[in-house]
Amino acid sequence: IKLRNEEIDISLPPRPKVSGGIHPITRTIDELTTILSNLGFKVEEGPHIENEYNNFSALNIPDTHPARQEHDTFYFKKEQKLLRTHTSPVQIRVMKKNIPPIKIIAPGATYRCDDDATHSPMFHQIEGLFVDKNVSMAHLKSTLKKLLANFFGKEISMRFRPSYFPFTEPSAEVDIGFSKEKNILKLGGNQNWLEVLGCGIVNPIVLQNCGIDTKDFSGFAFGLGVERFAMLKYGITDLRMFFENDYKWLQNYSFQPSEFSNSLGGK
Ligand code: 2U9
Repeated sequence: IKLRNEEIDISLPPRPKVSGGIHPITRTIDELTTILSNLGFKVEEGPHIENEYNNFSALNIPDTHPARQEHDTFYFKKEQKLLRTHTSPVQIRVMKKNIPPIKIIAPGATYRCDDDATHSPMFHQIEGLFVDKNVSMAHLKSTLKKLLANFFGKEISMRFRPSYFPFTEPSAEVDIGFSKEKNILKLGGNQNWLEVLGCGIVNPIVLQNCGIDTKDFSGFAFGLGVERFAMLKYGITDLRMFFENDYKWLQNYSFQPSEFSNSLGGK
């Protein structure tokens, strides 16, 4: 009787194997990190809970700047702490501890008091920083050209537009060209322009705040939003889907570890 009860039918088909996938945000960070590693940037990380000095003051963001207001930043009530509003405090920490050359990227989650169709209170950035002797806007431009061409494809067109950030001087924003065919976005060409990142020469005040001698060294920096890059490359139209964890959506937009693209160094 015992044998009969424990009988198993070995002719039955196996249960379907379900395996998780790689989230498109993770995938996009991996792709951008791989491209920038090949250009000599090392990955650095830092705490998500920061102090006001590293997140604002060291970056030459004045006390009166709107970003500092209670309204835009998540502050902790008791301690003088906040959720980092960008990954820039990572670069501040690295510069305070090391002497140039410094060539790093800081990928990771950032937080702003913002929640609507195009803003999420938690989103991801990758920022790059290169400090050495005689670093110029030309170095910045060639780095970003390679980054965008490798990520989006060789045919991408780009333009630099003057801008302003307290932490860079001069500052620029980078647009990529696109056209619309039957309401579908096609990258390339110079019909329309879409802003994809901000950059510039690191403001000497910022270098000095970190103990770097501006007689000897200069640097460039850039910052980009990972969600935006993922949406453009993978045709995702609604930012909020990244964080909804809808099973069907994840099945559709996730990647398997075996899937390589040219920018991840595989097939
Ligand atoms: C240090 C010095 C300078 C990083 C930079 C930008 C311009 C920028 C935005 C892109 C889309 C933020 O996610 S976003 O909304 N970033 O426009 N970021 S320059 O400059 C730095 C960083 C660190 C020490």
